[in-house]
Amino acid sequence: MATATRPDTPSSPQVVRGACPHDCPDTCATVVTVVDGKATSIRGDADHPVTAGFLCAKVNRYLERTYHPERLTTPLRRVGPKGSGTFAPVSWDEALDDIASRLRAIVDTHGAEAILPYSYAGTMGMIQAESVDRRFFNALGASRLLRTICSTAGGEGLLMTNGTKVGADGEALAQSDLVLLWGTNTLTANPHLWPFILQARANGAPVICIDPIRTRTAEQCDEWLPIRPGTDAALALAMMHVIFDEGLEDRDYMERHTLGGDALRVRASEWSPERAAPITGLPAERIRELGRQYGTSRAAFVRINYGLQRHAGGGMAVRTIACLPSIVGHWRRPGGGVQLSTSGSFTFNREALARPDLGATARSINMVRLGEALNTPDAGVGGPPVQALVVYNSNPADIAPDRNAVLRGLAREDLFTVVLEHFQTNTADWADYVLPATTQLEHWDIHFAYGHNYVTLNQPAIAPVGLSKPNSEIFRQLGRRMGLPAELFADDDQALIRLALSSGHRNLDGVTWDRLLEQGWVRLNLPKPYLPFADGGFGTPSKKCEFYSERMAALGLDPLPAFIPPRELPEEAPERAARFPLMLISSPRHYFLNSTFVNIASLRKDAEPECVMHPHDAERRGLSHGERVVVHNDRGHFLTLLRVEDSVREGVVWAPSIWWGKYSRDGNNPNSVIGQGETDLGRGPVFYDTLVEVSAAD
Ligand SMILES: Nc1nc2c(c(=O)[nH]1)N[C@H]1C(S)=C(S)[C@@H](COP(=O)(O)OP(=O)(O)OC[C@H]3O[C@@H](n4cnc5c(=O)[nH]c(N)nc54)[C@H](O)[C@@H]3O)O[C@H]1N2
Ligand SMILES: Nc1nc2c(c(=O)[nH]1)N[C@H]1C(S)=C(S)[C@@H](COP(=O)(O)OP(=O)(O)OC[C@H]3O[C@@H](n4cnc5c(=O)[nH]c(N)nc54)[C@H](O)[C@@H]3O)O[C@H]1N2
Ligand SMILES: [Mo]
Repeated sequence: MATATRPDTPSSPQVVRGACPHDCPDTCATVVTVVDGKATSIRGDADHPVTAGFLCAKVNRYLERTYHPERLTTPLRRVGPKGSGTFAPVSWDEALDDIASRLRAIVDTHGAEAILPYSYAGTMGMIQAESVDRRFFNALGASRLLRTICSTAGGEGLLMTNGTKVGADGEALAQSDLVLLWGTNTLTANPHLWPFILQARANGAPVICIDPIRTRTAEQCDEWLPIRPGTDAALALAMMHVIFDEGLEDRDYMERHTLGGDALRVRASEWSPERAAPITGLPAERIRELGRQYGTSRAAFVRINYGLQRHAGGGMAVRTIACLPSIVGHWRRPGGGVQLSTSGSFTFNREALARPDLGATARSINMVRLGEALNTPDAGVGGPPVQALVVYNSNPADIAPDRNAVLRGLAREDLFTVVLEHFQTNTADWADYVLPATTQLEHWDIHFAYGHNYVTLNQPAIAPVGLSKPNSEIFRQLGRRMGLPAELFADDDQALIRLALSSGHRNLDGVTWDRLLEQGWVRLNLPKPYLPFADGGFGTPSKKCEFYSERMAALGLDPLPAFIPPRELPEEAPERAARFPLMLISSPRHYFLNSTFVNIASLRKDAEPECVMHPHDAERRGLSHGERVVVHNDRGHFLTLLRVEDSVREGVVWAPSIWWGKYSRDGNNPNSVIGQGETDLGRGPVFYDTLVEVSAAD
């Protein structure tokens, strides 16, 4: 293995370039110092235009995580009752032989579809997240996992409007004259965009945050617009109303590069600010003014992130907002446009890495509905029950919706569960085998980004901690043991990285192995700044920005931008709202990365789970700041400390997430009250579309 060679080099400090592996738009370039085989510091690459020499609060602690005393260092086999957390160390050979023979027996009895992989973005690396692992499950014919848990609703929405997952270039922000941070907690979730936003502001651009919560980001903006959750499309439609009403559109751009302008005009005419006001909870006059501000600016930068699409109408909301720059022609100018994701520009050779052709006929299971899949005889989709679950790069016991259903499923005595992990998570507690995986300091990888346009290489800095192995190596060894075609498991990680770069697509021209090795990162072959739609060139069937979408119509959805209300917007679900009147948002806590880092003491800071409520809502319930409360609905409940602050709008409760069950007093977390519903597009989760009540803990 390549990883074994580097770390033995003795004594003098060595500097190793890497990539932050976490699920975050920033994908930082890191520089790790190693002395005598031990990593002694990690910092952000000062030369990288986006990393700009700093790391976030979490990844600054990456060495604490890597060398944590609770790191898993050896394969473990369950020896006590399921879920009791009693395990005994075993050798790799014993573990892998037994896993292979048990998986084989399940294939023989129930068919390969009885095996379900469960993975997400614990690491975003192409090699450790979507290469040998995928080949293994595809060749086996295992159930295919629909990886919908984060971004598919908005991603599909963007595809419907613009046809590709690319957007405005954040590095051009200095030239923007209006910045809308729309459903994004930038300082927490995308901090490396912030310096660019400050450049825009220094040049005179107002920065406006549209969010039901006055986050630390909203605090730093010129204005906070406390919108009601899930009503963003109504706001965007009313902005369009004002733009058309006042003749602020760019007719030339619309004529050349958009489809359905006339129909959109009619739709927008139905959305006066007065109509949108009670829905969005924003004053009509402020909505009108926002429409004017947007319509009269030259290059407004709209940063949407994934927060606003975690509602029933999340796909449509993103699609609707994504229409805005094409109405006013801002794509023409640096700093103008919408950015949700830049991932579409990274044209790696994904097919060669993952070989989806091999498993093309297997059934699909939506990861959002894991609870249903594990507790229904046909997994909820037809076919055999799920008899084996192989989890890696994910912590479903804490991050998946309808947590009680997930835990019920994990508790099944007849379910064979294997978990590849760094730590003994709540998911690992339910495993039959826990396999220790390497961290980013210990393996090779290559990274795309979804917030900028640089490819980053990750070189191993240290030897694997304990007996841990990279995911890629674990699946290689399992594949061989299960007698799958040997050629699928012949490439080592460096060969796979070269394969990832081999698509021949022009975006990767100049992005070579040698340059990556030397420099650590390389910009995609795109102009700087990158103006993807300055002259049209949309990726839709019509090659235009599709205000009107035949594909939406074919899905039975409104072909025009529309407001699809949250399923649990109080006025949409009055009976439910009578019992559970508060809308719960459980977006990330600043110091956690989803459920990663929760076990790092310096980041947990002795805190316990909290929820934040508006003073009026607290008063109505006779609750006071600092007391312990239970957040509940008919799906479940979780215990938190109460903070009473006017930093959330009335009717909304914020529970910063994602705590491990085992670090809370009752073992629960917000996913205990969240359902398995799906979004309008992309079959995504509806994490923030959840009504609850909050009561005193006793
Ligand atoms: N520190 C840290 N950084 C992270 C993560 C983390 O856990 N911690 N997670 C990473 C991942 S996986 C992702 S997907 C991204 C997520 O990052 P973001 O996309 O920024 O998503 P969230 O933090 O989920 O939500 C952002 C904001 O949207 C607001 N919001 C919720 N509903 C609505 C709505 O209907 N309308 C509007 N306008 N606003 C709404 C929330 O109050 C929240 O402040 O961040 C990544 N970066
Ligand atoms: N209530 C609520 N729930 C949410 C969200 C929310 O805002 N609120 N956010 C949702 C979103 S946006 C997302 S993306 C998901 C995220 O859900 P997940 O993708 O499951 O993310 P994490 O919770 O960070 O768990 C990742 C796990 O992978 C492990 N890991 C990291 N690197 C490796 C590796 O190289 N090998 C192996 N084997 N393991 C590794 C880490 O130790 C960690 O336990 O959660 C979703 N769940
Ligand atoms: Mo995410």
